[in-house]
Amino acid sequence: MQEGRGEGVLPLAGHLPEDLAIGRHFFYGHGRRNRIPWAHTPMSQEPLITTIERHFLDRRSPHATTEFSWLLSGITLATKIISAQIQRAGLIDIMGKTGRVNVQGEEVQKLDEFANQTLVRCLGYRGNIGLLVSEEDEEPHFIQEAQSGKYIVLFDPLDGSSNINANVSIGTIFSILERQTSGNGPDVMRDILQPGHRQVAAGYVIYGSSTVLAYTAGDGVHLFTLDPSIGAYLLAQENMRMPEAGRIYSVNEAYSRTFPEGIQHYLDWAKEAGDYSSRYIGSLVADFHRTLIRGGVFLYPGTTKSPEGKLRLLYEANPLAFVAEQAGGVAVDGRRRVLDKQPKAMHERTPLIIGSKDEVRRVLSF
Ligand code: AHM
Ligand code: MG
Repeated sequence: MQEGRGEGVLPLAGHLPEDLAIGRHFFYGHGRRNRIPWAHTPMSQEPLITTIERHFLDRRSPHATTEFSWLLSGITLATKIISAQIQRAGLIDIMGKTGRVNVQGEEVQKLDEFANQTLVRCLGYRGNIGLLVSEEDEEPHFIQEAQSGKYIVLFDPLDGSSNINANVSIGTIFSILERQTSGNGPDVMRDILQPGHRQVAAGYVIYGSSTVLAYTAGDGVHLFTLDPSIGAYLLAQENMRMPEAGRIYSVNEAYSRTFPEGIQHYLDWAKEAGDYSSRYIGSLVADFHRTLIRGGVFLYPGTTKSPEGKLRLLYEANPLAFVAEQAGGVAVDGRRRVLDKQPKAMHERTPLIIGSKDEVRRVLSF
């Protein structure tokens, strides 16, 4: 029997997984003085805390290598820095617009620029990344040749940034691909324009009432919460499942008269049904996260003015579609599965209908 079991004494550090040792250090200090009189329940074999890095390596997915974990830690580091800056945004001169317009034709916020630069700096020196592709930048960042830089990280550095000064949740979305070619030049575009089903990992961070990170590496969706006091993302929920049904629709209804007819009919039907709720935050990550937890459907269809909608295939639709499918949900563009779309351009847009399996099917039935 392990020493101290049932007596509220922590097992010896030498026998512990690293994270329990960390937890012991933070919460209990060192040595046998750590008898906890009130803790009479049997010691669990589970670590007290599980960091995202540890969780990733423990999953034993084909990409769970220390090399890949190093890449992932570039994303977690960047998002911790962004999270800290967002929390202080009202105190420092980082709210508001830069005066520039980005490649998408949208006004660049100061925090957009900060988030973009932070991700580029944190990921640019990881060693195994060949290319970085950002929604904010017209061209990809060439980091190194394919031989040593086999991964491509694509990201929307600050999704929902028009919500910043209203204190509404915003986020970062990321997608990771592996390079297929070894060359540079025109080959680079072939590497970047891969369909979403080739993603090796994807996820997002929401800077909300707390900062949470959800990711998949193709073996389920796992959720972490940032503990700002120790600067670590800690496991909150493993293998998240999206409810198969849900009576919530999430759409910018102001555009509804310009949506395809089928979508208009669905929305009319849902109102007649009488038991639907409508929720629209206007930050895709936050609307998606609610859909993942509560179920329902998020829609950003094409409109008469923008037949391909607003959302970007590579930085928004693909990573969230990967997460949705891994949680048992569905993501389509109205005609086909998002992850099967062959991208033709880096900043391509796509209509997006994403959410609970039954609700997405219902939308498509109209
Ligand atoms: P952004 O990445 O530039 O912030 O734009 C994408 C955002 C999404 O987060 C959100 O779903 C959508 O734009 C909201 O658009 P609209 O104001 O047209 O409803
Ligand atoms: Mg966005």
